[in-house]
Amino acid sequence: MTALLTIIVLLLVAIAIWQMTKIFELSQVNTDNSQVANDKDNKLNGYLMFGFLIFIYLITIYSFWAWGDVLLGTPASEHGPEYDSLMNISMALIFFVQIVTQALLHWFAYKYKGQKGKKALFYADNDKLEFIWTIIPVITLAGLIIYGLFTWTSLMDIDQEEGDPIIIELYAQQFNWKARYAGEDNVLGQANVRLIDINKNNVIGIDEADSYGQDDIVSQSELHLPVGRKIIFKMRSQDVLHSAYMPHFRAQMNCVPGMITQFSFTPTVTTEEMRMDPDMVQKVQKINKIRAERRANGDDNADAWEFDYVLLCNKICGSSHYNMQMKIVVESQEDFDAWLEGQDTFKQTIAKAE
Ligand SMILES: [Cu+2]
Repeated sequence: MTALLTIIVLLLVAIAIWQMTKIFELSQVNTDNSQVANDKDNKLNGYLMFGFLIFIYLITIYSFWAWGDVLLGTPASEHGPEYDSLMNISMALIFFVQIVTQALLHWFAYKYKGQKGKKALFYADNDKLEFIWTIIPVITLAGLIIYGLFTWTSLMDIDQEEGDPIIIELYAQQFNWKARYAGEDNVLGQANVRLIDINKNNVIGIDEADSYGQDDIVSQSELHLPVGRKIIFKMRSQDVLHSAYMPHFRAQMNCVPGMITQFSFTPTVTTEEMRMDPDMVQKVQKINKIRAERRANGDDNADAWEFDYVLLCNKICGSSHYNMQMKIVVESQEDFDAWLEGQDTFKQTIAKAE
């Protein structure tokens, strides 16, 4: 609301200034009232072009300086570095081209500004030039796209047989996540939203008749993952489009009602290790400094914060979308086994409810 009011006030001030300059102009007698730009106008606009060039360079540098530290930092999955280098190479290329082309664009606008008596040269075309400015982007873009496709294929190559993977279902609904572990047999039992039975605590519709489902384990609070172990996620959605987004692992996949989508990664950094990562330590300090200020002002959201991995929803799925998240704990295989041991299987859950 404050932002809206500020914008309105700024707009009104701008209109007032504009109107005042008009009055000022009208009150001047014997001045050049011509609507045609003269040399002075052209010169001013030429310099303004330069000014704008400096402005966009400065704002780029400032953005890096001010917000460079909110980037994602150390990747926590095996494919993370591969993904990051694709991103970094693309961004470096974009920045390079942007810096060069903007400089040329504004320099030419300045150099060839209008001047009395100066006539534009009629220059129809130049095949050599056109060839150069077509072939360079073609080669660059083809390279990027091929590199991207190779990366995509290697990330999306989900082999169920290879590498002793754990199968986990991520179940999305407005507005929370549930995780289902496949249990001893590592096979998820059949499930369907029509089978949901809240009275029996069957919250994600596991088929009671399917023997594969009996040992499945549903977690409603945390998603635990063993470090160094390949995980295959199967995503399901109960209601609308959601997107399972695990930024620290460079993973995202849409959850689509009526179908199962999947994604796989191997976590490489435990939660404890990530808390000690220098980038992360700095980030946490920065956030806690802001929170300390909030605490001093008596605001809420002021408790000291400790880093945890998160599973977020990255599709705007409704009013509480912003808060649709689940804590992820990456730990050693032993800790993971111990945690899983403490959870009820589907069979036990049903028995308890009866
Ligand atoms: Cu959502």
